[in-house]
This record gives sequence, C-alpha cells and structure tokens, in this order.
Amino acid sequence: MNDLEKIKNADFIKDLNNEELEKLSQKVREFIINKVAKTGGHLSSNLGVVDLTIALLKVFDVNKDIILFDVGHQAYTYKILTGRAKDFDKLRKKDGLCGFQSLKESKYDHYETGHSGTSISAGVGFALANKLDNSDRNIISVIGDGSFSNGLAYEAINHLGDLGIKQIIILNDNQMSISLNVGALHNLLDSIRSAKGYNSVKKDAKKTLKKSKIGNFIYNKLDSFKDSLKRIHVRQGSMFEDLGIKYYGPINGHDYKELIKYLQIAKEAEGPILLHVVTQKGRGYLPAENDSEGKYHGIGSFDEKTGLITAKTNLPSYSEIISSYVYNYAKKDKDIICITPGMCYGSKLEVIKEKLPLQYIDVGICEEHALVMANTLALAGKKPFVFIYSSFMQRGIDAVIHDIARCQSNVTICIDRAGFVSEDGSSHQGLFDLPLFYSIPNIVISQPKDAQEANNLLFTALKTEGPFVIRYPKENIKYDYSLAKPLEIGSWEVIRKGSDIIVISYGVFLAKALNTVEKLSKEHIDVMVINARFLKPYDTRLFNELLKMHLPIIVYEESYLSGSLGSVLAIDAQEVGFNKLFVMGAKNVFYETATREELIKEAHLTEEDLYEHIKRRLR
Ligand SMILES: Cc1ncc(C[n+]2csc(CCOP(=O)(O)OP(=O)(O)O)c2C)c(N)n1
Repeated sequence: MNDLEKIKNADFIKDLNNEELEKLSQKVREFIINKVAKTGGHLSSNLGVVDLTIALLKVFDVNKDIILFDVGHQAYTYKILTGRAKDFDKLRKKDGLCGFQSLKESKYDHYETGHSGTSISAGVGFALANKLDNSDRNIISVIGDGSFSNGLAYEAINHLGDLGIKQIIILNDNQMSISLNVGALHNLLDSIRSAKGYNSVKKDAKKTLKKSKIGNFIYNKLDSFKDSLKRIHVRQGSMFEDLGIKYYGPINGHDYKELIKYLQIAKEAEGPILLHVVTQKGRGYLPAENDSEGKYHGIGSFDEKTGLITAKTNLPSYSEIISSYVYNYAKKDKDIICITPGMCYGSKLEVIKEKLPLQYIDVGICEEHALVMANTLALAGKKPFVFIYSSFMQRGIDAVIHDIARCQSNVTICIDRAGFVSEDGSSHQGLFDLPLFYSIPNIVISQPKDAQEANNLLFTALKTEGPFVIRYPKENIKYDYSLAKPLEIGSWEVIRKGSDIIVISYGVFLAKALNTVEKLSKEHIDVMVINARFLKPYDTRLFNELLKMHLPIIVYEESYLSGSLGSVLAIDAQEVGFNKLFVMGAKNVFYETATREELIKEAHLTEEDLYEHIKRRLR
C-alpha cells in the first residue's frame, strides 16, 4: 500500500516543514501520474495545483473551513490528502471516485461541481451564511484563469466587492484553459505576471537597498515593505482593488515559503481578498508541461514512460467528423465562422483554428456570449457554427430562446456529447438538450445516424433559413465522404419495412435498433424501422401513415423521456385516439459516473432491452 493510501485526513500536514512539504508534493505528483496513466483523468490541471493545495491544507483547517475548487477537476491532491487516495484505482469509474468535487463523496467536499465558473458565487453564499451565523469559518474559492473568463465569476465578484464580506479567492493562473487561454483578461494576467512592475521593482529595491548598510538593514527588517511590493507595484491588480477586493500577486505557486506567507495574510485579512497564484500546468510530467494543445488536460489511459496515449479505436469521433466537414465548407465560404466556448481541443477544431484563423473564434468559457455573438454575426450576414457540448449548452439556453430563436437567425448549433457521456458523471451527461430545445419555436433539431447523414445535415443547415441544431454523441464511427445531399426539413427515412411492429429511432441508437430487428427477424418477427433524423419539425405525413397501420410503435431514443421526441409523438398520437405508442428513453434521474455502455444498461436502453420490449408489446 502506498503511504498516501493510509492517510485518513490532512491534519498531519500542519506539522510538516517546507522540506517535508516538498517531499509530499513529489509523492503526490508521482501518485497522480501513476494512477491517471491507468484510469485516465484530468492530469495537467492536477499536477499544477499540488503545491497550492498542500499549502492550503497547511494554512487552513479542512475540518472547519470550506475549500471550493472551480470545475472541481483539479481536486485530486485534495482528495488524496483527505483520505481518498485508496480509491484512485476507480477514479471516474462506475461506483468509484468522482472526477470532480462531490457532496456525496466526502464530508470534505462542500459542493457539487463539474461546470466552470461557479466557485465564487458558491463561496459568496457560504460567506453570507457565515456572516448571519457569526462564524469565523474561512471560505476559499480556487478558480483557474480559464474559468475566470466566465461571466458567472464576475457576477459573483461584483456582488462580493459590494458586500465586503470575508471570502478568499485564489486565482490559479497557469496561463491555460484546456489549451492556451484567450481573451483580454488573459492578456491582463499575462502582463501582471511578466510585469517589470513586481519582479524588477523588487529586484531594483533589493539592489538599491543592499548597497548600504542601513539599506540592507531596512530590506531585511521591513517585511511589510516587501509584502507591499506585491500590491503597490502591480498596478494592474487594481482592477480588483477598485471593485473592493484586495489583490496580492503574482505569487509563485510552487514556492512553499511564498505560498504559505500569502495564504496566512489572506487568512488574517478582513473582507474579500484575491491571491493571484501563478502555477505551471502539468508540472512534474514533461509531456504535460510541454503540452499547449490540451491533450493532457483530460486524457484517457496512457503510457507513463512515454506519455503516449493508449488508443482504444482507430475510428474517428463524431466531433472529428463534423469539424472536418465544416472545415471543407468553410474553406469555400468565407462567411462561415466557427465558434467555440473554450473547447477547441474537445470539439476537434484545431485544423480550422490553424488553417482558417479568420473564421475561427474562441471566446473562452463563455457559452452565453458565444451564442449571442453568433446571433448577431448571423444577423449581419455571416454563417456562424457554434460547437458546444450538450451539458454546457445548458448555460446558453436563454441565448437560444431569447436571442437566436426569436430573431430566427441563421445560426447552426453543433451539439457535441449529446446523450450519455462516459466518465464525467452527472454534470456532463448530455440528456437535457433535447427536452430544453424541444419547446423552443422556430428551431430545427436533427441528429444524424452516421457520418454521411451528418454531412447531409450540415449541408442542409447551410441552405436553410433560421436556427438549426445538429446533435451527436461522444462516439467513434466510420468516416465516409461522399457528396452531401440536401434533406427536406422534417423528413424521416424508412430504413426497413415491416408488418408486426414499428420502431422509430435516430442517431447511433438506430444501429442498435437494427441489430435487435435482425435478431427478431430470425424469429419471424417483422419490424418496421424509421430513421427520425429530424426531431423537430418531425415528419407528420409519414407519422400519420404509420398511425394508420395500427401497429404498436416504439420510440427508442437517447434522451430524457420528458420532452423527448417520443413524448411529443405520444401526445400527438393520443390526439387522434392512437394509444399504442410507447417510449424508451432515460428516466428522470441524474446519471452518475460510468461508461456509456454502463449508463445505457442502467437506463434499460440496451439492444436486449429493446428486444424484450418489442416481444412484450407483441404478446
Ligand atoms: C460551463 C463549462 N464549460 C466548459 C467546461 C469544460 N472545461 C473543463 S475544465 C476547463 C478549463 C478550465 O481552465 P482553468 O479554469 O484555467 O483550469 P485549469 O484546467 O487550467 O487548471 C474547461 C473549458 C466546463 N467544465 N464547464
């Protein structure tokens, strides 16, 4: 058993000196690299905050104080040192350790995390409760510079600065979001970091003072002077000061002496305070240190020695396929603008970024802004494509309703990771987008069954007036390229004729349905299969014809049941007195960490489940 696995709580850290803390850092880094190489996980972010986390645990009382990690993806050291090292073999596995901070997992986790930008708001709530309860519990929000670009963080800062209550914000600035960070704020932090301000002033002061005996005395004795250098000479930090939040920085996030000193200052300070801590993403693991793309941010299993990622399949992902088609269209049409809210690597937009820089925009982790901006780009005659994960789309839903749909603008929204999502747990499941979108007027919602249909839908989106959504799951599929054909909006496709029962499905579930149907055909059960590639508007003409066949109909889909295509079809079928339509979809619960296969099984949506369901309806 590794020493770290014996740790029950973090109290022992209080007794360690700086040298021992360094050794602990080393051990924790080795442990993280070793475990993540096997399980996969958020490697680089975690390696960067090892020292900062240990310093936090040294200065603060984890039994009383609240430490909130924004997104929560960088909380591995915190988990290890609060008694969870032994669970790391099951990191991000079913019934194992969550990849983020999670209330259910430990009494040391005080919040449910997974999405970016919540930590300061959540901290304000706890800080207000402190005030009401006269509690001296410290509230510490640790937020990365990528997440700091999120509007939610500023809403909270705006409130906090005005409240003036005690809350500690640690800005963990590693210059990276998933890949290199973007935006004016990033530039500002950049200039603070490299400011001659702090570093050279400190050096100049040292040089000048050390020239004389008395100066030397002053330099050594006036600790407060050295402290104040960090604040006074970094003019840029005044943005926070002007908002009522004390600023200290930049602080070396790998120097225990410096970290502990400033954390102590923060602990003793009155009112809100922000420590700007500079860390190195991927620290201690060369391939991760040298990675500017984001490959080692969230990674599958890899070879610890070489850093090479263990490939599971040679097939491309839907994300790769969609972005390659869009790239082909964008090459020929300068009005196509590809927009990502901080997810270049995940959405596989690297080629577009590199080859068509004028048609590529990364707004940082700002989903609402990405969508509202796309809306006016469209109103101004451009053809924006917004690439966004289903779960992060939740952030932008008002922008779709209030802005895009009401303006009926030509925005294409490519919803990645729609459906069940492996490993990341409840915060990242893509099950809400369809129910959230379905009730929005003026919007086309589609899902391709394969790569060719994805291309057809993208082509159709380009030819269609108004907002157009194409959703696709986190799956690898066969790539093929043939010329795209425009599809009639709302049209479904009869994949297979049959006389016993009808299955309506779409996306990758269609292939599962066809496998089941194949099996049933050997038992002489003849199933009709429909590809409902347009979820909205749907094919009313074909649907009415299906109803007239008076066969049982099963809608088999990868979405929550409430608000799914099936639920809408059931209502419409009932209107005309048809009551043999049944829907197989996800139950209305939060699905936790597991693989896609396990989640589909848990939701009773496997091919076998469909087989049983069909047999039951025919009894
Ligand atoms: C709302 C939302 N959008 C996107 C993401 C995906 N995401 C996870 S971590 C991350 C980068 C965070 O960067 P930063 O806060 O600087 O932390 P670092 O990983 O660099 O430590 C992103 C974009 C998310 N979790 N939540």
